Amino acid sequence: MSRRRVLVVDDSDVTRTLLVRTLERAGFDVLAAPDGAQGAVTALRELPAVVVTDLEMPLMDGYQMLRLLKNEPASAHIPVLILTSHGEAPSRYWGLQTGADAYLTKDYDSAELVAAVTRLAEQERPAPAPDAAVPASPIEVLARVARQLDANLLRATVVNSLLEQGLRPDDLHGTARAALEVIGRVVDAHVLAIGISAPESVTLDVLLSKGVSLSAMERCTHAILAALEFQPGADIDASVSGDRDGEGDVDPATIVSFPLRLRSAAGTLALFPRDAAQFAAISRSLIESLEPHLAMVIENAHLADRLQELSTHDGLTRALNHRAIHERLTEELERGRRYHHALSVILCDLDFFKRVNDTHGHLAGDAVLRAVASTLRRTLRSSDPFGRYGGEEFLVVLSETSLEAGRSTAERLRRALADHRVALPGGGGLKVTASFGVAAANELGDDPSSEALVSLADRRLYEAKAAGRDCVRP
Ligand code: GH3
Ligand code: MG
Ligand code: MG
Repeated sequence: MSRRRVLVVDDSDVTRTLLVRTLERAGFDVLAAPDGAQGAVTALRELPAVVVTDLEMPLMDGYQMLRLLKNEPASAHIPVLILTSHGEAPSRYWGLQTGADAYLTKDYDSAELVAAVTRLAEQERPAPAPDAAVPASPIEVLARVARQLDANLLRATVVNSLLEQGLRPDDLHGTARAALEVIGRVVDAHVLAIGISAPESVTLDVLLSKGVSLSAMERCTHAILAALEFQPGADIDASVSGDRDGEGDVDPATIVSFPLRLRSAAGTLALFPRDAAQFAAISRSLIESLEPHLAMVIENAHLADRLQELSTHDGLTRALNHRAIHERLTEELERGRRYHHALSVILCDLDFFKRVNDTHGHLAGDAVLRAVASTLRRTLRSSDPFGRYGGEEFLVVLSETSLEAGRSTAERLRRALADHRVALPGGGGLKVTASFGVAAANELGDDPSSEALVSLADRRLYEAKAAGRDCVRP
């Protein structure tokens, strides 16, 4: 392949002859073609050092030829210089978008042309891919372009659907599910999943297609989790959608996973193709080209979720913060009043917690607070909200719960805490206890305020402290 060989493609005989003559005079070995289709055939056969092309031409224009050459492994490396008719910004833009390396507007002089072609011919470029099939005729070239356009249209349509989903206000699960549905429409897979692994939690969304059994789904989920690196002890928040009535098995070893390049977490798109060979031949490159768009949509939903989480949750324990638990209490009180439900609250305060800090240090104190929150989370029903009310004080809201039932819940919490040995960050462990005050809404008349209810629980908490701690009052 000579560095001096240039292909000129232009439908005007006058222009083409002029271009050929100018370049030959500058010492180039020049080939010529009268339209994009013949230009593509010549370029693929002769692999010139540079292609110089007009944009508007019959049969196949410069954009289509450009797109083809840049998509074919044999010619992707060949620099293309486009000649734009009137210096029109949109056609120049589109030419460069399509893959042109440089442009000249048609009022160029011959010195400019020679300089531009010389510069492109001397560029370092990657070696061409060997053994690529070369189309023999303009018809074959046109068929290839049509296939490429079709593939690009499919990709653009899928990207568009993904972005539409991404623009809907939804949480991470909703967005991931919608994105999986879009991808599931263009890829034949038994199971598709998106997994996001942030430091303390893993979010997993799984979409089952028809015919997959739940036990097969579980095995697939294990394979996905194995592909997704996360810290032991991280919470796993999984959501499954799609058809749940199937009986069919899926081999978890057929997993194909793609990293989702997120800035805020590690992500994976995993799928179990119905036909591995077909997937490799057709769908893999589509998924690869969708990845940046999918990542952007998922990242956006993940950040929105995190922002929401930060505004309502305590950073240390991930329990609701003071304001959020107060809001929940107010809402639940209102609901209880409307539907005549009982409601009680538990205020819980760690015993001698200052000593933990003083003896083991503040980091150990933090570890204890986190452990207490996770004991509460484990022991309560998942529908019972609780929050970090103050430094080492937690408030639990129990809807549809009488004073008596609230007391037994508090007793259960007390025992769970007292029995649990907290592992300390520096090694070793520690047991902590807490005191509990319980109060029920119906003790305060028909329409108690949240403040009055918490204040009654607080008085009882201090009775528990006075009675020797590690107990429940009343
Ligand atoms: P009592 O049994 O009477 O409740 O005694 P106590 O030591 O638990 O109560 P006190 O109110 O005297 O001390 C509470 C301690 O909680 C003091 C404070 O340093 C600690 N604390 C509050 N918030 C945090 C936190 O976020 N991290 C850590 N490590 N300690 C905290
Ligand atoms: Mg305390
Ligand atoms: Mg306290």
